[in-house]
Amino acid sequence: MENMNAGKRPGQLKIGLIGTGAIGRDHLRRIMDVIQGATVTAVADYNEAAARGAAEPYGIEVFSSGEELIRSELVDAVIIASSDDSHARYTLECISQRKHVLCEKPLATTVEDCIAILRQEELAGQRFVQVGFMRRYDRGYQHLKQIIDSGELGELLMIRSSHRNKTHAANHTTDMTIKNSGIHELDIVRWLTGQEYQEGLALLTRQNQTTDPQIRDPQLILTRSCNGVTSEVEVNMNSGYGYDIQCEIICEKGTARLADPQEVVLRADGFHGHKVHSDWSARFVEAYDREIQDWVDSVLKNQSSGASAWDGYAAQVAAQTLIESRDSGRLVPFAMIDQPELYNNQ
Ligand code: ISE
Repeated sequence: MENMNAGKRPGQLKIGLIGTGAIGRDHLRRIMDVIQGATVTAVADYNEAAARGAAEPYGIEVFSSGEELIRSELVDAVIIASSDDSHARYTLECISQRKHVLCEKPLATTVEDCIAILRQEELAGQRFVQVGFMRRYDRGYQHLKQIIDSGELGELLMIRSSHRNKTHAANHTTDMTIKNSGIHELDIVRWLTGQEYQEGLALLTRQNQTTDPQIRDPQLILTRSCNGVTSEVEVNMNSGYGYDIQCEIICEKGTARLADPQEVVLRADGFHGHKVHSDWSARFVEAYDREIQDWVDSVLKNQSSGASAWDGYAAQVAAQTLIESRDSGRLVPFAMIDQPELYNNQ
């Protein structure tokens, strides 16, 4: 943490942002307008014009590569919001520069790359990586976890969830349904249960004929955690009506589910109800704010919180295992490496 006083807002954490697509620009606005104790000093994007467009209103530095940005003295800590396949190499570079990094999910696109990140962090001797599993900061999910951990409804038996996008992005693929969208569910079930997975099955249901025929959609994910809790997730990339995330926990003495997020309930013109968000940025705006604030507060103390590289690895193993199950039509056991000591009791 050198040069902490050389940023745009003196005395604040200087953040370099890699990736100025939708989530990157959202984080830029968030850090400049909402977050305390940090400022963005530099951006980079493989599309340099996009980076310039994002940087211009704030008058911040534009680097032509992510690596240059990571190595720059203008940058104390890094947010990676670039394409999924670039996450691993930027994360490895951050660790080798001993700079804290918040990497958007997924941590990497292969299990092998996740293991390389774990090994490099172990060598560095401390955690530098937080993975952007922002739902852990959502008040609804936090309440569900508190109900499970307190035992007030008895033991947790099952979890039922839906992950519905209004429609998929142009570059979406069948595997991204699990590796890019479903991965949130795979992380949140681990976090809610406090357990690793034992086995999993992914199935194709009757297919949505309005989805691009190249994409298998929707998909159904079934897992069993090591304590026997089952989870069932509908991952639906083309709901046709909005971005809708649902989760219900079924316990011995009762159930609890996420409330539908709403500001008002409308009664008008024969309608009674509320609008559904169209994407993740509005649905999880508060969770993202809380996540980034917690990350900044921790980094300023040279500490780490939130989802670790181990969590990123575990979610990637789960995604990979479920893809194998879907393609083979079999129930597949999960196989993980031993957890390095660095991540014990995190
Ligand atoms: C999108 O790419 C995201 O990152 C969102 O968090 C996820 O919920 C959505 O399904 C993805 O398409």
